[in-house]
Amino acid sequence: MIIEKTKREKVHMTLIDPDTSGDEGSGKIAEQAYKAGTDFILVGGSTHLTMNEMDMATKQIKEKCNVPVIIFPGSSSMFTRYADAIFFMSLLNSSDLEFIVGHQKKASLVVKKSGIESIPMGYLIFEPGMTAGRVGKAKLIGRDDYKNAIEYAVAAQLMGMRLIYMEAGSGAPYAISTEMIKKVKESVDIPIIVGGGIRSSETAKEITEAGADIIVTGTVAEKSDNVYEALKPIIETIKHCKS
Ligand code: 1GP
Repeated sequence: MIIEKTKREKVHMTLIDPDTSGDEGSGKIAEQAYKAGTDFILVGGSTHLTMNEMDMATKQIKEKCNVPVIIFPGSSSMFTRYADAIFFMSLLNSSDLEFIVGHQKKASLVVKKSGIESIPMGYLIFEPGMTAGRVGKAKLIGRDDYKNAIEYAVAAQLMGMRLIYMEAGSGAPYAISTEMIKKVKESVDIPIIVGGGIRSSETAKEITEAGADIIVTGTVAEKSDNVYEALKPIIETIKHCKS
Protein backbone atom coordinates (compact mmCIF):
# COMPACT_ATOMS: atom_id res chain seq x y z
CA MET A 1 0.00 0.00 0.00
CA ILE A 2 2.79 2.44 0.88
CA ILE A 3 5.04 1.65 -2.05
CA GLU A 4 2.16 2.04 -4.53
CA LYS A 5 1.19 5.36 -3.00
CA THR A 6 4.71 6.77 -3.35
CA LYS A 7 4.47 6.24 -7.12
CA ARG A 8 1.53 8.64 -7.27
CA GLU A 9 2.32 11.26 -4.65
CA LYS A 10 4.57 12.35 -1.83
CA VAL A 11 3.55 10.72 1.41
CA HIS A 12 3.36 12.06 4.96
CA MET A 13 3.57 9.90 8.08
CA THR A 14 2.89 11.04 11.62
CA LEU A 15 4.99 9.33 14.27
CA ILE A 16 3.25 8.91 17.61
CA ASP A 17 5.29 7.68 20.55
CA PRO A 18 2.88 6.45 23.25
CA ASP A 19 5.68 6.72 25.79
CA THR A 20 5.70 10.51 25.31
CA SER A 21 2.04 11.14 24.49
CA GLY A 22 0.16 8.54 26.57
CA ASP A 23 -2.82 6.55 25.27
CA GLU A 24 -5.36 9.35 25.15
CA GLY A 25 -2.79 11.84 23.91
CA SER A 26 -1.85 9.42 21.14
CA GLY A 27 -5.51 9.26 20.08
CA LYS A 28 -5.79 13.04 20.08
CA ILE A 29 -2.71 13.51 17.91
CA ALA A 30 -3.99 10.84 15.50
CA GLU A 31 -7.36 12.56 15.20
CA GLN A 32 -5.85 15.94 14.34
CA ALA A 33 -3.16 14.50 12.07
CA TYR A 34 -5.84 12.62 10.16
CA LYS A 35 -7.86 15.83 9.72
CA ALA A 36 -4.71 17.59 8.52
CA GLY A 37 -4.31 14.93 5.80
CA THR A 38 -1.57 12.63 7.05
CA ASP A 39 -1.40 9.38 5.07
CA PHE A 40 -0.22 6.95 7.75
CA ILE A 41 0.30 6.85 11.49
CA LEU A 42 3.48 5.28 12.82
CA VAL A 43 3.17 4.02 16.38
CA GLY A 44 6.31 3.34 18.40
CA GLY A 45 9.78 4.82 18.86
CA SER A 46 13.07 4.12 20.59
CA THR A 47 11.72 3.74 24.11
CA HIS A 48 10.77 0.20 25.02
CA LEU A 49 7.02 -0.48 25.32
CA THR A 50 5.23 -3.70 26.22
CA MET A 51 2.71 -5.37 23.92
CA ASN A 52 -0.04 -4.30 26.30
CA GLU A 53 1.08 -0.66 26.13
CA MET A 54 1.21 -0.89 22.35
CA ASP A 55 -2.29 -2.40 22.28
CA MET A 56 -3.79 0.34 24.45
CA ALA A 57 -2.30 3.22 22.47
CA THR A 58 -3.04 1.67 19.08
CA LYS A 59 -6.67 1.04 19.99
CA GLN A 60 -7.04 4.73 20.85
CA ILE A 61 -5.36 5.75 17.60
CA LYS A 62 -7.54 3.43 15.48
CA GLU A 63 -10.68 4.82 17.08
CA LYS A 64 -9.73 8.37 16.19
CA CYS A 65 -8.53 8.14 12.62
CA ASN A 66 -9.13 6.36 9.38
CA VAL A 67 -5.64 5.87 7.96
CA PRO A 68 -3.48 2.74 8.23
CA VAL A 69 -1.43 2.42 11.42
CA ILE A 70 2.07 0.98 11.10
CA ILE A 71 4.21 -0.27 13.96
CA PHE A 72 7.60 1.46 14.17
CA PRO A 73 9.28 -0.83 16.69
CA GLY A 74 12.24 -0.10 18.93
CA SER A 75 12.39 -3.64 20.27
CA SER A 76 10.98 -7.14 19.78
CA SER A 77 8.08 -6.69 22.20
CA MET A 78 6.77 -3.58 20.45
CA PHE A 79 4.01 -5.31 18.60
CA THR A 80 0.24 -5.02 18.53
CA ARG A 81 -2.31 -6.96 16.53
CA TYR A 82 -4.46 -3.81 16.33
CA ALA A 83 -2.08 -2.21 13.82
CA ASP A 84 -2.40 -2.67 10.06
CA ALA A 85 1.25 -3.34 9.32
CA ILE A 86 4.73 -3.40 10.82
CA PHE A 87 8.01 -2.01 9.57
CA PHE A 88 10.10 -5.15 9.87
CA MET A 89 13.24 -3.12 10.06
CA SER A 90 16.93 -3.69 10.51
CA LEU A 91 19.19 -0.96 11.88
CA LEU A 92 21.92 -1.65 9.39
CA ASN A 93 24.50 0.70 10.91
CA SER A 94 24.16 -0.56 14.47
CA SER A 95 27.26 -1.89 16.22
CA ASP A 96 25.02 -4.35 18.07
CA LEU A 97 23.75 -7.46 16.31
CA GLU A 98 20.55 -7.27 18.39
CA PHE A 99 19.36 -4.29 16.36
CA ILE A 100 20.37 -5.79 13.04
CA VAL A 101 18.74 -9.22 13.45
CA GLY A 102 18.29 -10.13 17.15
CA HIS A 103 15.00 -8.37 17.92
CA GLN A 104 13.73 -9.45 14.52
CA LYS A 105 14.45 -13.10 15.33
CA LYS A 106 12.66 -12.80 18.68
CA ALA A 107 9.58 -11.19 17.11
CA SER A 108 9.47 -13.34 13.99
CA LEU A 109 7.00 -16.04 15.01
CA VAL A 110 4.57 -13.67 16.68
CA VAL A 111 4.55 -11.38 13.65
CA LYS A 112 4.15 -14.24 11.18
CA LYS A 113 1.37 -15.86 13.16
CA SER A 114 -0.52 -12.56 13.47
CA GLY A 115 -0.88 -12.34 9.70
CA ILE A 116 -0.16 -8.62 9.86
CA GLU A 117 1.50 -7.08 6.80
CA SER A 118 5.24 -6.97 7.33
CA ILE A 119 7.28 -4.41 5.38
CA PRO A 120 11.04 -5.12 5.19
CA MET A 121 12.90 -1.85 5.72
CA GLY A 122 16.53 -0.80 5.99
CA TYR A 123 16.92 1.73 8.81
CA LEU A 124 19.93 4.06 8.77
CA ILE A 125 20.75 6.57 11.50
CA PHE A 126 22.65 9.71 10.62
CA GLU A 127 24.25 12.38 12.80
CA PRO A 128 23.13 13.64 15.30
CA GLY A 129 21.09 10.45 15.87
CA MET A 130 19.59 11.52 19.20
CA THR A 131 17.95 8.81 21.36
CA ALA A 132 17.51 6.41 18.43
CA GLY A 133 21.25 6.59 17.76
CA ARG A 134 22.17 5.95 21.40
CA VAL A 135 19.63 3.21 22.05
CA GLY A 136 20.37 1.48 18.76
CA LYS A 137 24.15 1.78 19.31
CA ALA A 138 24.45 3.21 15.84
CA LYS A 139 27.74 3.99 14.18
CA LEU A 140 26.24 7.28 13.03
CA ILE A 141 26.62 8.14 9.37
CA GLY A 142 28.38 11.50 9.06
CA ARG A 143 26.48 14.40 7.54
CA ASP A 144 28.55 14.33 4.38
CA ASP A 145 29.72 10.72 4.41
CA TYR A 146 27.94 10.03 1.13
CA LYS A 147 29.80 6.85 0.21
CA ASN A 148 28.97 5.19 3.54
CA ALA A 149 25.26 6.07 3.21
CA ILE A 150 25.04 4.99 -0.43
CA GLU A 151 26.70 1.64 0.28
CA TYR A 152 24.27 0.90 3.12
CA ALA A 153 21.28 1.96 1.03
CA VAL A 154 22.27 -0.12 -2.00
CA ALA A 155 22.99 -3.09 0.26
CA ALA A 156 19.48 -2.71 1.73
CA GLN A 157 17.95 -2.80 -1.73
CA LEU A 158 20.02 -5.82 -2.79
CA MET A 159 18.96 -7.65 0.38
CA GLY A 160 15.35 -7.21 -0.71
CA MET A 161 14.27 -4.43 1.58
CA ARG A 162 11.34 -2.47 0.22
CA LEU A 163 12.09 0.91 1.82
CA ILE A 164 15.02 2.86 3.21
CA TYR A 165 14.49 5.05 6.27
CA MET A 166 17.04 7.86 6.65
CA GLU A 167 16.83 8.96 10.28
CA ALA A 168 18.46 11.99 11.93
CA GLY A 169 16.79 11.15 15.26
CA SER A 170 13.57 12.40 16.76
CA GLY A 171 13.94 15.99 17.93
CA ALA A 172 17.18 16.48 15.99
CA PRO A 173 18.20 20.15 15.79
CA TYR A 174 18.70 19.79 12.03
CA ALA A 175 17.41 17.37 9.41
CA ILE A 176 19.52 15.23 7.06
CA SER A 177 21.09 17.39 4.35
CA THR A 178 19.43 17.72 0.98
CA GLU A 179 22.69 16.76 -0.72
CA MET A 180 22.77 13.48 1.21
CA ILE A 181 19.14 12.70 0.32
CA LYS A 182 19.78 13.50 -3.34
CA LYS A 183 22.82 11.23 -3.52
CA VAL A 184 21.11 8.28 -1.81
CA LYS A 185 17.96 8.70 -3.90
CA GLU A 186 20.03 8.63 -7.13
CA SER A 187 21.66 5.37 -6.05
CA VAL A 188 18.62 3.21 -5.27
CA ASP A 189 15.34 2.21 -6.90
CA ILE A 190 13.25 1.84 -3.75
CA PRO A 191 11.38 4.62 -1.93
CA ILE A 192 13.16 6.70 0.68
CA ILE A 193 11.70 7.80 3.99
CA VAL A 194 13.28 10.79 5.72
CA GLY A 195 12.66 11.75 9.34
CA GLY A 196 14.13 13.60 12.27
CA GLY A 197 14.26 17.36 12.78
CA ILE A 198 11.58 18.30 10.23
CA ARG A 199 9.54 21.06 11.85
CA SER A 200 8.63 23.49 9.06
CA SER A 201 7.08 23.41 5.61
CA GLU A 202 10.30 24.92 4.22
CA THR A 203 12.41 22.02 5.48
CA ALA A 204 9.78 19.51 4.38
CA LYS A 205 9.78 21.07 0.89
CA GLU A 206 13.57 21.02 0.56
CA ILE A 207 13.77 17.40 1.66
CA THR A 208 10.94 16.29 -0.59
CA GLU A 209 12.40 18.12 -3.57
CA ALA A 210 15.77 16.51 -2.86
CA GLY A 211 14.15 13.11 -3.41
CA ALA A 212 12.43 11.91 -0.24
CA ASP A 213 9.34 9.90 -1.13
CA ILE A 214 8.00 9.91 2.41
CA ILE A 215 8.42 12.47 5.18
CA VAL A 216 7.97 11.55 8.84
CA THR A 217 7.23 14.12 11.51
CA GLY A 218 6.80 13.41 15.20
CA THR A 219 7.96 16.15 17.56
CA VAL A 220 6.22 18.98 15.73
CA ALA A 221 2.83 17.43 16.59
CA GLU A 222 3.84 16.20 20.03
CA LYS A 223 4.95 19.67 21.10
CA SER A 224 2.09 21.60 19.57
CA ASP A 225 -1.10 22.81 21.25
CA ASN A 226 -2.79 22.71 17.87
CA VAL A 227 -1.69 19.61 16.00
CA TYR A 228 -3.94 20.31 13.03
CA GLU A 229 -2.46 23.79 12.48
CA ALA A 230 1.06 22.48 12.92
CA LEU A 231 0.74 19.65 10.41
CA LYS A 232 -1.59 21.07 7.78
CA PRO A 233 0.96 23.38 6.06
CA ILE A 234 3.68 20.69 6.09
CA ILE A 235 1.37 18.12 4.51
CA GLU A 236 -0.02 20.56 1.95
CA THR A 237 3.49 21.61 0.97
CA ILE A 238 4.75 18.11 0.30
CA LYS A 239 1.59 17.16 -1.58
CA HIS A 240 2.36 19.97 -4.02
CA CYS A 241 5.81 18.55 -4.76
CA LYS A 242 6.03 16.25 -7.77
CA SER A 243 6.53 12.58 -7.00
C1 1GP B 1 11.77 9.82 14.41
O1 1GP B 1 12.10 10.57 12.27
C2 1GP B 1 11.18 10.53 13.27
O2 1GP B 1 11.94 8.49 14.09
C3 1GP B 1 10.55 11.85 13.62
O3 1GP B 1 11.47 12.83 14.05
O4 1GP B 1 10.34 13.80 16.04
O5 1GP B 1 12.14 15.07 14.87
O6 1GP B 1 9.91 14.78 13.81
P1 1GP B 1 10.92 14.20 14.71
